[in-house]
Amino acid sequence: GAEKHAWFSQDRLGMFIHWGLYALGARHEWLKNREELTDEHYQRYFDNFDPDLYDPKEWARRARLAGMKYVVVTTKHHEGFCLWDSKVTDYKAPNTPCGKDLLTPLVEAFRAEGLKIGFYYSLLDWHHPDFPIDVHHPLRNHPDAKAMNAGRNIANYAAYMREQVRELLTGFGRIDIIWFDFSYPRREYHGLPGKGRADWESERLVDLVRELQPGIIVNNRLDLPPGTLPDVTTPEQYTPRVAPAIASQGVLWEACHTFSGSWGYHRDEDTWKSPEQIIQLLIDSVALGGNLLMNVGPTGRGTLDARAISALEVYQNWMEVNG
Ligand code: FUL
Repeated sequence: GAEKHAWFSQDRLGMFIHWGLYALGARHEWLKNREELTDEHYQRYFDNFDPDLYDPKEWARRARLAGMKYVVVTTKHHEGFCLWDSKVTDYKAPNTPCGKDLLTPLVEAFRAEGLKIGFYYSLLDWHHPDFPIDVHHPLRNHPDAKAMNAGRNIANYAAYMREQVRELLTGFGRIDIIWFDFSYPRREYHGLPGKGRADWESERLVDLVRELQPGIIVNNRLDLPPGTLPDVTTPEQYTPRVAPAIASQGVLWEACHTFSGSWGYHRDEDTWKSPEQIIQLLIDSVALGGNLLMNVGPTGRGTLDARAISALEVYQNWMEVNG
C-alpha cells in the first residue's frame, strides 16, 4: 500500500452493496445462472424493476452510524444490468419502470455522509450478446451453446467494458476503489472455457483505470500477469488466520462477507450471523491488518431488510462504545 492508499488501512470497515434486478427474484444474485434462466424469462425482473422506496440517504446514514467509512456498490453485477445511465447499453435502470439513474444519488448520499466511494464492476456479463457462453453462463447446458458462440466476439465485449469503465470513472467525480469481479481462466465445463486476462484485456483495462483515476485502489480479480501486484486482495467469505504473505509486499487485503448466506437479497435465506460473529469478523480483520467489507443486499423496492438493519446496528452499538 503506497502512501496514496493510506486512508484505506485507516478506514478499515466498508459497506458492500449488491443491488440489481436479482433483488426482485429475492433468491440469490446468481439466480439466472443457477436456474439457467433465459434472457426472455429474466426480462420479468427488468420489466418490473421499480424501487419505489429507494432512499440512498438512509442507506448512507446507516452505514455511517455502523462506523463504515467507504462503500462498494455493484454498478453492474454478472446479470449485466446497469444502475447508471450508460450510453452503451439499453440494459439499465433508466429504461425500467423506475426510469432513472440510481447510481448518482447513491454516490451523492454516501459522499454527503463522509464515506469514500467504490465501484464494483462485473467482468462476467450474462446479458451482453458478445459475451461467449462459458463455464459460468446461464446457457452453458443449452444444446446449441457451442454453436451460439460462433457469432460472439469477446473483443467487442472487452471494448464495451472499457467504455463503461470510462463512464464510471469520469461521470461521478473521484472514485476511490474499483472492484472487478472475477476471473476463472483454469475452469472448463463440457468443453466450454473459463475466462481470464486475455479475454478481459485486463492490462489495458487497468491502464485505463489508472489514467482516469490515478489515486484509485484496484482489486485482484482481473487475473493480472504473474508479478503484477494488485493494490488489494479480496478473500471472500473467510478472514485469513495469518496476514496474507503478499501483504509483506505492500498489497492491502480486504475480507468481504455477507451477514447471511447470499450477496443479493434472499428473502428466505436463514443463516444470518449472530452479533458475536459480526463483531468477531471486524476484530479478526483489524487485528491482522486487513479491512472488512460487509455486504447488504437491498430489496427490490429499495429498502434494507430488517435483518440487515439489525446487523448494521450491531456495529453501530459497538462503535458507540469502542469506535
Ligand atoms: C463473487 C460473485 O460471484 C458473487 O456474486 C459476489 O459478487 C462476490 C462478492 O463475488 O465472486
